[in-house]
Order: sequence, then C-alpha cells, then structure tokens
Amino acid sequence: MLVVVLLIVIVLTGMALTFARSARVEATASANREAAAQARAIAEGAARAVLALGDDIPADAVEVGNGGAYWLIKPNFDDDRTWAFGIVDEAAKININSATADTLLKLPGMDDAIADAIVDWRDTDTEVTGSGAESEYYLLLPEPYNAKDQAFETVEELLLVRDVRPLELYGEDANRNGVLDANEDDASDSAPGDNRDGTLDRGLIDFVTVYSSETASSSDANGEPLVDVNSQQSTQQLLQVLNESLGDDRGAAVLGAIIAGRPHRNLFDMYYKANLTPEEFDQISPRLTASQSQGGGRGQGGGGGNGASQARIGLVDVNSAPREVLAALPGLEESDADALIAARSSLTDTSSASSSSSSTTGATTTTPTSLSWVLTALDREKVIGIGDYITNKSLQRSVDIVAVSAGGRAFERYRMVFDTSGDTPRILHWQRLTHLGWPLDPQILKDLRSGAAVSDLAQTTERKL
Ligand SMILES: [Ca+2]
Ligand SMILES: [Ca+2]
Ligand SMILES: [Ca+2]
Ligand SMILES: [Ca+2]
Repeated sequence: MLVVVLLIVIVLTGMALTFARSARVEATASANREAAAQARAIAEGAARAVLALGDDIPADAVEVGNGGAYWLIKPNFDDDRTWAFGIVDEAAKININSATADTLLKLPGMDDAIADAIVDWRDTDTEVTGSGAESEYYLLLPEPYNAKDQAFETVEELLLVRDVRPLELYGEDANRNGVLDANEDDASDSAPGDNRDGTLDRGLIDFVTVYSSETASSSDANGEPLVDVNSQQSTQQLLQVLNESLGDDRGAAVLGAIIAGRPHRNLFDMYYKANLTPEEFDQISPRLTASQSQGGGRGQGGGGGNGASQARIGLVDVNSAPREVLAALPGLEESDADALIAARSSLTDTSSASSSSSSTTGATTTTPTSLSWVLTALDREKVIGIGDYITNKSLQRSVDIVAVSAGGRAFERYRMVFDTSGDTPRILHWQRLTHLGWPLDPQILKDLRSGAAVSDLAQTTERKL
C-alpha cells in the first residue's frame, strides 16, 4: 500500500516537473517569438525611415524605443576589418544587364568564359558569344534548364550562369558582412574555402547590380529644354545659354569653338574642343546635350540613349563608385582608377571641410556632385571614352538593415533596394538575410544581453575585429 502511494507520488511529482519545464520552455519560446517579431518590426521601421529620409540617415547604431536598435551596414572598401555604415549607391556598380564582356572581364574573379556566359545568359539570341554558353550547355546539366535570354532580375541569378559559384559571387565573404571573419581566413578548416592570406577577397556581389537606370532627361533642373550642341537649329538657344553663364564676350568665343568642333561625341568632347575650364563646364553642361545624329560612336554599354525618354541602363556614378568599378569602365585600367580616386578624395576633403558648418547630417555623406573633376584626373581620350558611361546621379540605392530587439534577444537582417527617381521612393527588392548570422562584432550582442545601453555601443561597431 505504502509502495503504491509512493509510486503515485513519484509519478505525480514527475508529471508536475514535466509540466513546469514545458511551461518554462513554452514561455521562453514565446519570449523568443516576441523578440523576433520586435526585431522584424524595428527592421521594417528602419526601412521606412530610409525611404522617408534618403541620404539623411544616421550612419551608426540607431536606438529605437524599448532598447532595440538598428544599423545600416555596408562594405568598407578601404579596410576589411571594420564596418562602414549607410546607404549604398547601386549606380556605383557595374550593371550586368548592360556591361560588355570586356567590362565584366575587368571585375574581380572574372575570366573570359564567365564574362561571355553572362552576356549569353541575358542576350536574346542563342548564338554562343566567344567562350560563353547558351541553352545547349545548360540542358546537359543533371538538372537541366534553359539559358534565360532575358535581362537579369536579381544579382543572385548569376549563380545559374555557367562557372559562377558562390565563391565567384560572394568571394570569401560567406556571411556578406563586408569584413574578414575567422572562418573566412582559415583555408578549408571551416566553410567557406578561402586562401588564408589575411585579406578578404571580395566577390562580384559588391561590384555588380541589376538596378541602375536613369531616364535620359530632355530638360534641365529648371524645366528648360536641354540645348543640343550638335544641332545647327539650336545655335541661337546655345548662344543664350553661353551668354547667361559665361558672359557675352566669352559666350561668343565659346559658341564659335563649339560650332567649329561639330559633331561632338559627347559633352566632354565639346569641353576639349571649346577649350573650357572645368568651372565653365560645370556651369553650362547641366543645360546641354550632345545628340548622336550621324550614328557616331555611342557604345553598347550605355544602353543606347538617343530617344528623349529612353532609359539609360547601367551608367556608373563616378562620385561614389569603388576602385574596382572605376577600373572596369571602358578604356580604363587600374592606374586610371587610382587617379580618379585621388582626384575625388581631394575634392571630398575640401568640400566636407568647407561645408561642415552648414551641414546638419555630418560630413560622412558629402560626395562631389559635379562631373568636371573627372576632367582633371584622366587624359582627353579616356575622358571622352567613358563620357557615355558615367553619371553623377544616384537614383537606385540599397541598404543592409541589421535590427536587434531589446536586450539583444533576437536579431533580423534584411536587404532593401529602392528607387528614388519618382515622386515617392519605390521598393524594388526586399530580401531576408537573417540566416547568414549576426554580421557585426559578436561583442555587441554580448554587451546588449548583459544590459549595456545602445548608446554605449558606438565605439564597439568601429572597433577592429
Ligand atoms: Ca542568349
Ligand atoms: Ca565576412
Ligand atoms: Ca574557411
Ligand atoms: Ca583571402
């Protein structure tokens, strides 16, 4: 009898313990779900803030209600041990829907076979380009598919192209956080495979886009029609623009030189033929255009652009493009990219110093907005050669949002690409990247979990790994 009672007591106690534990597990799970939902809500709030504020977004940890926070992380091309923060200019990348095989070939990790295969993947014909690949190749794969023969819709689609593996697309940066993590510098000890050389070999992903596009404008910032420097019919309007900007004497002289120099391949060509100064170029070029009436010279990479409202795909924003992208521009090599970077950074240094008093958002977003500095960095032939492929506009942008719930309990990571060309910004792409793991210094999560305030973390995010 006693034994039976004892047994019952033991069973009941066991059941009570089990219930208590499952209740505890359930409580933890529900707290985790709540934290994940909070992190997601913070990320969505960050996205709305980016869309509303554009460039005026704070760079470092942004604290939100209840102790959560978000960061906008981006690669620091000057240093693979620290993070950079802010919005990424998609026009500062090479567009895989318009770049020629020659341009693609100059990007990191490229070879002829991949460059040609990228062109074949997007071109509408079924003729194999050089050492490229069309459907004949893809249909013989264990899981066969056709070459797309249409434009890329995402950058990740590159993984369907022959020979493009995660190593080519993401480089050694398997978690896509822009910095060298321990497993990315230990050879094959842990995934991914890397060369253990102490530096992060970046993949294509940081240098290519499918989003850059701008409409060839037919009017200037004030709504006045652009004046065609190649058209005899617009000589009167041209004189008016020159006189207004440069004064009557100088205007008349420049007009004579422009007329004598026709046809101009682009406005940079006109700059040299008319013997302008860079300052004069900045004054008059926003009001001018150079039509291509005689089928002269415009390359394929700029996506055409003769029609007034035609989209120009893949113009590269030279004001923010990294070295690798500048070197890939037609006719340029690495030394030219270095010259451009040097000219650009001297410009940025002086403008950020002089505008610091009027700036309300800090000097970090200061970039040159004109194109005339390019004239000082390269020789005539190279400037004219890239003239049809460059822009100073940043219309499509992306952010990599890392959001953490209060107390560091849960985090979420999303990539958003958006277009600012219309009246209101438009989201082009939204992708969850949480599966790649926590991308910032692990110490940040530890500090938050042990009760640190977000305001104490700014130093941490700048610290070297
Ligand atoms: Ca094709
Ligand atoms: Ca990494
Ligand atoms: Ca490794
Ligand atoms: Ca390496």
